[in-house]
Amino acid sequence: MEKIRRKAPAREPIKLGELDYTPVLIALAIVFITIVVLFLWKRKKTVRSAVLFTGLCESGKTFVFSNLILGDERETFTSIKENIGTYTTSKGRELKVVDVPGHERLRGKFFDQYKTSAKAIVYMIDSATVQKDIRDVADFLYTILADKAIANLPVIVLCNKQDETIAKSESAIRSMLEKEFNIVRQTRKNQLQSVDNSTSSVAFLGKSDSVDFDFGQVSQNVRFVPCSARNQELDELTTFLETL
Ligand SMILES: Nc1nc2c(ncn2[C@@H]2O[C@H](COP(=O)(O)OP(=O)(O)OP(=O)(O)O)[C@@H](O)[C@H]2O)c(=O)[nH]1
Ligand SMILES: [Mg+2]
Repeated sequence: MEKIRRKAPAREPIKLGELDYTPVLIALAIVFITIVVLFLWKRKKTVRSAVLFTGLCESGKTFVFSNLILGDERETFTSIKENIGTYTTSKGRELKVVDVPGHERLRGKFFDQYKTSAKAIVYMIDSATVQKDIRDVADFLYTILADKAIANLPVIVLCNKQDETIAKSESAIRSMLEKEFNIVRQTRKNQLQSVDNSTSSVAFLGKSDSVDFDFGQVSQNVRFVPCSARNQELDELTTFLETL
């Protein structure tokens, strides 16, 4: 036993200062770089840079887009795909503008595609036909405002075609829509209740059933402004774009 003990080589005590830390440092650097790259990639994906022109068919989105972005007054046709352009502000900032088709079968799909990259919404209304189409105008605006992806974004409701004699003013349109929203939210609530007995998933806009809806109650800053693309009266829109 004595012999064996004597033969075993004596272990050198490990001195911390002599350890090679290079592999550990390389591993830490790789982890750090991966985290930074992932963070930047995620941020790039969620950067909001687009202004969406949305609204029903024939409200004048493409006409305004042509005026503002392309600088011409070409005759337009019902869009079946989006138009994308760049608006340069007076300070030289570039804004991506997306004109979303208003066709009933396309508007939802295109809106969903662009909503996460939106930094502002322009909701276009044909002020001459708004009374007749109030149900659809209100329904689509309700869908947009109730969407979590655009909570807190600035929204401008562009009451276009003010050059038409039968056009409703922006304040009249606002009141009409506020009244219609009471009906839309009740209808949606009833529809959901008939499918599912819980109401927790209902995207309800406004204070409560018993309080009349008004646009001051939503999370977005919603403004109603007049506009006539035909007469080149787009000042309210350009002022809005300058603030973004
Ligand atoms: N009177 C008048 N007509 C306008 C005005 N702006 C657009 N229009 C006309 O309205 C019609 C529809 O305009 P568009 O720009 O094609 O409408 P849109 O919203 O792009 O329609 P979709 O592509 O179907 O979603 C065209 O005939 C335009 O010339 C306006 O300010 N006043
Ligand atoms: Mg169009």
